[in-house]
Amino acid sequence: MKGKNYYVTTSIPYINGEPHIGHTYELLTADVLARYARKQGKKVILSTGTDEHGGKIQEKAEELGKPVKEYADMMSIKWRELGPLVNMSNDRFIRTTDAGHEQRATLIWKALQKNLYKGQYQGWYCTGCEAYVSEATAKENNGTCPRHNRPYEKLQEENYFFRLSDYAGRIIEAIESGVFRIIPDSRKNEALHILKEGLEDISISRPKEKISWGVPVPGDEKQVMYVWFEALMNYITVLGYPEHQDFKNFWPADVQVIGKDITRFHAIIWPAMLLELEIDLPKTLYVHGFVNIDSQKVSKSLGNVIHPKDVIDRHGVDALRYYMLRHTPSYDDGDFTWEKFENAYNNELANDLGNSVQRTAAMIVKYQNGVIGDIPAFEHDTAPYHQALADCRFDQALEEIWRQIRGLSQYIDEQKPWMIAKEKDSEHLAGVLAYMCSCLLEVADLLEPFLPETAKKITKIFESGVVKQYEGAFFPKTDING
Ligand code: ME8
Repeated sequence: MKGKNYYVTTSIPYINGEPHIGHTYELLTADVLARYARKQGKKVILSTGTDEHGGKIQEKAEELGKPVKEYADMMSIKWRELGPLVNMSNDRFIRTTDAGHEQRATLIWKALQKNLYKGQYQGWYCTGCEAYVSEATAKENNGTCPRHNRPYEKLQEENYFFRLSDYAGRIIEAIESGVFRIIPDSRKNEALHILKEGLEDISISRPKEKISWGVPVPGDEKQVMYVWFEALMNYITVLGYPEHQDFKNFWPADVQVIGKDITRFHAIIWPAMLLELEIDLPKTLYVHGFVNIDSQKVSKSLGNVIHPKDVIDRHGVDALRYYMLRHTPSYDDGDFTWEKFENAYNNELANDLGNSVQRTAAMIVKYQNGVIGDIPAFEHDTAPYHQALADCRFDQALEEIWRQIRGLSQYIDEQKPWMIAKEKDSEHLAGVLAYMCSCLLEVADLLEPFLPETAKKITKIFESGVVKQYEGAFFPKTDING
């Protein structure tokens, strides 16, 4: 029984590189959904992890002269640390090299067996993408992967195939009926387009003699599972599929968060696997865009990589969370530049939010010795905020909160509590100040899934009804060049 249980996942990144600021976007969006669901009293599992098998990882370990498991152990830690660094509240962290995952992947393979067959794969492969590449794509790119700048490998090998072609109709129906919701529409249409063109069966294993770093195919010691096929299974192995109570209580996932480059795997191959296993499809697939840096792709060779820690060191974790969630369009690509980050910090966090909090707290201390009095219930239409979250429009949800914060600033400027204080109309003044507090307490409540530390600080200042002498600036303003 799923009841009030809520399950949200991120993709599991490859470990052959270091995490950068772009990767934090996915963790943060999933974290907001998880925190929001917890606030609504739901029992939540938020899962993330690392994808550790395949030729790409094997190659990298060999390049470094390290045993591959040792390399995987070392790299997985860097990714595990990313969550806590950005204040992600994940409950699970799965590694595809965990014994539990490997055992359950074997069970899943066996359960799919009747729809697998052995055949000859003849075609192209990109180890950078860990993807089989069609003849048409290989031709279009003149034989070289544009993402990894390396020639496609020509494969001719005996592999296991999955009858993907059987499922197109049922997946189309699930998407079009909304049973399997894909957000945004542009990605939904992309998936429908691929499905309507017709699917070919896919190769789902590799010969062990070429790739040894993978989960063995049960009953065939010469083959290992294709890394993508095996990695997708993590979303249910982490819940203990098939027998564990968590699987029974939490699947189907409420939202699976992924980046746009892996839509095909999650909108087509994964649902087909689930249909064959006769288990429900996830309710929602949210596909985010890419975060660029200075309008360029994040890339080691361009030397523009920014680690989230660099940003956190500047203004704290909530400033990073704010910038990523507000200034990366939820349905499109985003751009990080230090200048835009500093502007957002100074204008939106220091000025709009910080000033409202400081002015309110300072006036209560100055005019009423810190005593707020009765705080009225704040009446404000939060429906657009909730709708934005239901649609994974994180940018809009934050905009809704900022609309309220700017409204409060305007209210303060119009009411001029300092004038009311001069007129000695203490009842009127108390009413105005209490209204300001109630507005900020609601802002804190709405902010909590996004900026948990900030929300806690605001609540702490006002909730007891007595504001202590408030010292220190809230999001201190900085010189942009400082
Ligand atoms: O694809 N901005 O792993 P991965 C935003 N192992 N998101 C970005 C990004 C950027 N600049 N760069 C990457 C894989 N991402 C597989 C997943 S799941 C069963 C297996 C996102 O390390 C990317 O879109 O290449 C993906 O969602 C995630 O980071 C991991 O990418």
